[in-house]
Amino acid sequence: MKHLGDVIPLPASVRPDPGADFRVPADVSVSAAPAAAAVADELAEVLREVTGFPVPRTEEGSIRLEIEAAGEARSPESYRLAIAADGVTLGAPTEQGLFAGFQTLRQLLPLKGEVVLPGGRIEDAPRFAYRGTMLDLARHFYQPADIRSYLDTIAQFKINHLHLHLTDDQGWRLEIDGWPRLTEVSGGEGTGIDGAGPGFLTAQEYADLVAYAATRHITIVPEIDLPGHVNAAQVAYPELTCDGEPVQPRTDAEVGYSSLCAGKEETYTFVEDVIRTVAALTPGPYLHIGGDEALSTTAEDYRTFMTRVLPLPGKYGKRAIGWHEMAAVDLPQDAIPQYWRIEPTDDGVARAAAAGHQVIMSPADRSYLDMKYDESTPLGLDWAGLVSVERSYDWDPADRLPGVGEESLLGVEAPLWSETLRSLADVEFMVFPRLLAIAEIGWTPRAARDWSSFRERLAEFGPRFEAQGINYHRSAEIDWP
Ligand code: TNX
Repeated sequence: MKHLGDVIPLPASVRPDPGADFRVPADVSVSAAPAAAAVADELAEVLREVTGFPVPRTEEGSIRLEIEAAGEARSPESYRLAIAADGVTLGAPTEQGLFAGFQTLRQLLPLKGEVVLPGGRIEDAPRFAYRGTMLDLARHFYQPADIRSYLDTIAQFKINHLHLHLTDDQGWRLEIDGWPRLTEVSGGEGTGIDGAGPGFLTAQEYADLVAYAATRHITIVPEIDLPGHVNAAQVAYPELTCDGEPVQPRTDAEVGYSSLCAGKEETYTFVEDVIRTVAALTPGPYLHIGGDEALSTTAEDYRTFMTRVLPLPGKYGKRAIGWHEMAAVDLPQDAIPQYWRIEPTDDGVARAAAAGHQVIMSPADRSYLDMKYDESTPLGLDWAGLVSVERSYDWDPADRLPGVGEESLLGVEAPLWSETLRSLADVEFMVFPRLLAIAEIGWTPRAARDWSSFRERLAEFGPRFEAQGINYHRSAEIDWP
C-alpha cells in the first residue's frame, strides 16, 4: 500500500490516519454530481483496470465526487480528499479541482495486488496558476496522436499548460488560412532538422488537439516565433524578406540568421493575418509571439516591430506571452515575459516585474528538458550545462532573478526543444522524470519541498511509467525498484 503523501506533486497538506484505510470492495461504486460526471467516468475506468471489479455509477457510491462551495480564496484547482474505512470523498469547487484530486487518487492506487487506499485527509491547492511545458513541433514534427498521448501523461502531474512552438527556421507547422504555402512548402517533406521532421497541423487538427487538451484540463498556448526564427515563412513567401529575394530552406540547427523586415508593410499584413487566425482557433487566454534570439534584427528594428506587434494579441482577445528579450520594449499592460536564459540577473524582466507584469520562469540551466542529464545522455544539447534530476528540482523560481519574487510569478514552464528528438520515445526520454520535478515546483508549497523526499517518491514512478508504456530516463540519482 502507498503512504498518503506518496504522490507527485506533493499535496499542500497531508494528514494520514492509519486506522482508516479503505479496502476497496468488489461492489465498489462511484457517485457524482452532474458537473462531476466526466471525472467520475474516468475514475471508474481506472478503478476497473486496477481491480477488475465492475465499478458502476450509483446514487450512493462508496467513492463520492462532490462540487463544494467555491469560498473566497479557493483556487479553482483546489480539492479535498478524505479516505476512510467505509469509503472515499473527493470534493472541489470546480471540475478542474476534481480532476486534480483524481490525479492524486490515481497515484494512490497500487499497480497490482490488493487494492487498499491509505486512510486520512489531503487538502490541496496549487502554488502557481501556470504550470507548463513546451513542445517544439518546428525542428521535428510529432503526430496529433503522439501529442494526445503526451497530454494524457503530463496531466497526471497536474501540468495545466502545453505551449506549442509551431514555427521556426526549419518548419511551419500550423495551416493559416490565406497563406497556404506556409504549410504546403514549409510543413512538407524535407522540413525539420536534417529534413527528418516533416508534417503540420491542419486548422481542424489543431482545433481538435485544443479540445482534447481541454478534457485533460490543459490549456494550449500557441507560439508563432517573431521577428526572428522565420526562415521557413520566408522560403514560402519571399516577399517577407527585405529585398524580396528567395531564401533557401534550412535544416541545420543554427539560430539568429533570419528576420522579418520591420520597415515593410507586407510584414504587418502577414503577422496580423497569422495572429488573428491563431487567436480565432485558440480558446485559451494566451498567444505567444516569440521574440527570442532576433540576432539579425537591429535593436531599432526590433523595437519598431515589437511595438507594432505586441498589441495584436490583445486586439484579438488574447494576452501576449513572449520570450524575455521582448521586455526591452514597453510592454502592453497584461503582456507576460518568459525568462529563458542562464544569467543570474535580467534588467528587462526586473523592470517588467516592477511595472506589475507577471513573469513565467523557464531558466535553461534548470528547466530546459532538452539539456542532457549527464555526459553520457545520447540525446539533447548541453549549451546551458548538464541538467540532472536534482538540478531540475533543487531551485526555486522566486529566487531565480533579483526583482522577480513570488508575487510577480504567473508560474513556471519547462521547455523542450526538439533539435535532437525524432520520436515520441525520444521526447519522453528527455521529459521523464524531470518534468515531475518542475511539476512539483509549480504546485507544492515551497516550504514542503525537499529533494530527498522527492527522489524517494519518484522511484515508485519507474514501474508506473513502464506499466503505461512511457519511456523515461533511469537516472542513477534515483533508487528505482
Ligand atoms: C535557444 S530558448 C532557443 C531555441 C533553441 C534552444 C535549444 C529560446 C527562446 N531559443 O531556438 O532551440 O536554445 O536549447
